[in-house]
Amino acid sequence: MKIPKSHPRYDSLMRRETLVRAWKAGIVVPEGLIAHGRGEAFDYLFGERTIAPALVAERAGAAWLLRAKRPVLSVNGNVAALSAREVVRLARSIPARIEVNLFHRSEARVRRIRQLPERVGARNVLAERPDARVPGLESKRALSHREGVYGADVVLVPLEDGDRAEALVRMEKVVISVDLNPLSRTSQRSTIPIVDELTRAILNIKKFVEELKADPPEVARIRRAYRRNGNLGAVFSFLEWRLSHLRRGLLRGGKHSRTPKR
Ligand code: PTJ
Repeated sequence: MKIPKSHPRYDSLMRRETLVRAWKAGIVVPEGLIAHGRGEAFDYLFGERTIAPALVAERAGAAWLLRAKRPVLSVNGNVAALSAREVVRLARSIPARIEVNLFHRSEARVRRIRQLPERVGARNVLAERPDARVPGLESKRALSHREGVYGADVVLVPLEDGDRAEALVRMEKVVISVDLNPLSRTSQRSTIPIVDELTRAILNIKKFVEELKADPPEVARIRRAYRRNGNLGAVFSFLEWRLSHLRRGLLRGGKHSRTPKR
């Protein structure tokens, strides 16, 4: 479908189109489309833009990735479909390894997803032939690489499921998640939860990595100052503020106040 650039929700509709195309190509699973819908609902509540607490978390994520000894970026079907090029640029700029890690794992999907970052310049993407298992996980999510997520000290896990986020925290890794749902187990358990839309988050983290590279004292300051609970609390405060703002608009007879037509 051709979406006119003038459409007020152009970016969001383009992301849907991209995911549907990737589903047809066997990269995204149907469950990934459902997961995206859940993310969209939260993004709608946040106003479809990066909120201030997310920027703080993205800057913290950048600081930890820059200081890591073995940073790894984990990629699943949705992430490869929406952000392959940006993930590759981020990996190059840190520098970090990329590992394909899937919940709905099949060897054919692993290969197809590996090819996406490779097509935009990534080398040595860890994908087939995993040589380790994340302890405490029954699912295929456990399959990993010693040179990748298994051996990493800092991992970026966008659109993660709660089980693996918890398991990676148990392994004492610094887990940086990207998930628009602040209530998810992933957001609740990860070390640095970033509550933002994936494509915006990856671009922001890359921008902060570039900024902070030349400023080690600022990296150290961010690492001292960041508080995950305070940051997540600020996300909920923002939601409260936004909902009360929307409600006041309705009560005052704002543009959405009319009784809906039946
Ligand atoms: O490719 P696979 O096989 O590894 O499967 C990937 C999915 C996403 C299906 C799998 O990891 C999964 O089931 O994830 P969950 O448990 O549904 O969690 C995904 C989370 O990501 C949900 O809490 C969504 O709100 C959130 N989400 C979805 N799309 C976005 C998002 N957050 C940020 N940006 C998005 N674009």
